[in-house]
Amino acid sequence: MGVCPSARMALLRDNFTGLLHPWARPEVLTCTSWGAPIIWDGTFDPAVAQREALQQNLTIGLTVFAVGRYLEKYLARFLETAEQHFMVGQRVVYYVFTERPDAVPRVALAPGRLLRVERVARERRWQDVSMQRMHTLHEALGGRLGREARFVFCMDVDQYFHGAFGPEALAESVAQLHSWHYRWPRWLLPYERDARSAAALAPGEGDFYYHAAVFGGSVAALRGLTAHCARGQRRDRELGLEARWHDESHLNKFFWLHKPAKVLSPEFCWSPDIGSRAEIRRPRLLWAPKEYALLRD
Ligand code: 2GW
Ligand code: MN
Repeated sequence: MGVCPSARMALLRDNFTGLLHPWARPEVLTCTSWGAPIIWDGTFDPAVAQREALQQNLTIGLTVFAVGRYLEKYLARFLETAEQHFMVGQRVVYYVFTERPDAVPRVALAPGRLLRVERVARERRWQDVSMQRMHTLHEALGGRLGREARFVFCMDVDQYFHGAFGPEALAESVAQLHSWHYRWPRWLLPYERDARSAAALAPGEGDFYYHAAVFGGSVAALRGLTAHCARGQRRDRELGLEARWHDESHLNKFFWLHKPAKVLSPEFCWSPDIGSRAEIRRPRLLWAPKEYALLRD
């Protein structure tokens, strides 16, 4: 992979990248066809990203849903490890969405970081728990979260931080490469294929398969993303359809139509079940083990 000229242009526009050294990882793709950086360990300087973000005096939001048993099972570890690794040294506001605010664990937060709990209704079907998130996020971004934060990351709760996840990940819009699919040919990617669905991608469409467990961006960009996905889900439901991977299918459609400004390598959200891979140097988030039998009843 040669030097990505437009990624260097983006560096000039975008202050939250750290120094880009795409040539430092010749064995992986470090630039998309539309010129967005794909950030891998070694392609950015975390200290520079940190300094540039501090100069901007940013507040960074991190949203997570913890409904039903996911609260006891995953939330404490997610938050505790976020304190160790997520945007350390920046101002951070966590938004936890749950139907049981009283059960949210009291995690000790470093100065400059705070946690807000928002009550949500519990959906009956698990698919709806996941899909309702887009609508709820849209409203939150239009309210206090949107006023407090400059950039926001939206994450699944069934994962934990394992390495530094810092301001190098910030950009106007940010998508996460799915760790199970980043090496697959495009025709095999699990996009929604039913042309009646708002999430459908036709053969030949799609850049990458993105993981809905991590996406982010500016408040304005995320307002657009969440509106698009929530609208698509609503239209599908009116037709009696449900996209193959729920909100993730709609997210993939959105990023096909509106290319992300930055793409995170699978190092940023890695599944340990895949085993070790030479190109995965330093995982930032790891998927927590699932117990489908316990959780999806
Ligand atoms: C979801 C499915 C089955 C049983 C329970 C739940 C569930 C999800 C729940 O009971 N409580 C809850 O808070 N959630 C939230 O939704 C939680 O934040 C969780 O991380 C998120 C997505 O559900 P999850 O993590 O079980 O789905 P995955 O790991 O298979 O995620 C991918 O696919 C999903 C759609 O099926 C979403 O797009 C998700 O963003 C993807 O990572
Ligand atoms: Mn998940």
